[in-house]
Amino acid sequence: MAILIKDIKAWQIIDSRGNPTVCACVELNNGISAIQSVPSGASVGINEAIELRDNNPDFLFSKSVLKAVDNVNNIIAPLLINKSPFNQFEIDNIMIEKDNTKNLSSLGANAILAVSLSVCAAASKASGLELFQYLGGINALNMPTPFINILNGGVHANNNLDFQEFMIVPYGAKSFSDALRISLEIFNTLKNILKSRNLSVNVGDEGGFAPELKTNKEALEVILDAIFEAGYSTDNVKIALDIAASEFYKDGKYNFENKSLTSDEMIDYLKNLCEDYPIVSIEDGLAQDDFLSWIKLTQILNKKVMLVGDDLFTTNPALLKNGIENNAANSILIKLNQIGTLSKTLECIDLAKRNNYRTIISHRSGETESTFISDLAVGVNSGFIKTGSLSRSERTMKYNRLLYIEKILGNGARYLGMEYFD
Ligand code: 2PG
Ligand code: MG
Repeated sequence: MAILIKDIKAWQIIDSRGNPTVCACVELNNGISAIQSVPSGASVGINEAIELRDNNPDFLFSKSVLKAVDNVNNIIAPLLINKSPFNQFEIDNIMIEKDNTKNLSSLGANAILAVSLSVCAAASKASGLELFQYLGGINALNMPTPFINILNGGVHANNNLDFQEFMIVPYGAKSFSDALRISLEIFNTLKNILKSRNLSVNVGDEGGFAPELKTNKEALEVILDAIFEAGYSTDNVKIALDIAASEFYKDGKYNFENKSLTSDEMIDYLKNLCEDYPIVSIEDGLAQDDFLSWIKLTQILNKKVMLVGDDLFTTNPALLKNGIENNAANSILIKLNQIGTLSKTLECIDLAKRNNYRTIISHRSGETESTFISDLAVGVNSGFIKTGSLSRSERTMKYNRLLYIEKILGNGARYLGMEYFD
């Protein structure tokens, strides 16, 4: 008997920030079913696919997603029932064509992605494979190097840090689990240091601490203190930043701390930062609509650091292609809900790899219990993952899933860490 989709149902659930989001269940005709849900961002790129919200000011602060839920139950489900769950491209294409807008604004990227991911998860279960194996086959062996967020700022925290994410990169570790162990030691050492300086150890949206520090450089200094005090050096633990510069770029100027920098001055600032600190990666160091400056920045720092386009590319193959053709950035952040389907996400990853752009699979600041991105990171041998800090279960369950995947892979698991940067 052919395995086919028997039913699809969606409903509204709660994300890690207390906002509604979409969850879907795909049931197959052999009794197997799978549930997946979609995350939601706070620093949202202008070219992202649209997450459909009801915008009813009298209900859940305008954020309910009942229309998107309805679209799954009444429009998408009838189109996909009796289709094969193994033909992901066809499934995604049917939804994209039905939506018939550039940014999935009619059915909603949240509705479409919830179905896209649960179809894939159901197909992997039906084939008897772990999700990462279904996605990547027998060569899915690379455990990602994690970018672990330990200080939160920007729109992810209620403090005065302007840069959004300060991350450690345990790149000299022996294995993924070793990388997590090292990071845990540094995370907890940082907690003790902050406490001893009478600074808050409350955490931000992504689980990193969110103390009041005067400047971004002060944040970098305290991270270095934690790395050293935990017994490590900058030979084996590096730093990555998500500046999320689009958030403070106004009228052609970068406004942060007490500065108002031109694009050239911002490039200089980033260059100096990389000279003064052991930084291996800068995400969105410039704004999404400052494209010419991205090209300049890339000429200057291309060889030294990963220059990661998040808002710049929004996981969109067409935007990435433009970046590749113009030598803008050298890496891309991959977020499924920026483009709205698994197929388009895979297409974007493939394009990046063929052009030697590094790929970092990423969570959103508003997350759910889904661990899909952990499997995706291994399934496509992405090399890197960014999924928040070592606190808050919606973050740690993604790391914990990776620990399980590492166990399944046994001796086959590879952790390239440092090799990626040589
Ligand atoms: C980012 C993400 C994830 P958000 O900017 O990279 O860390 O944040 O989901 O708020 O866009
Ligand atoms: Mg970002």
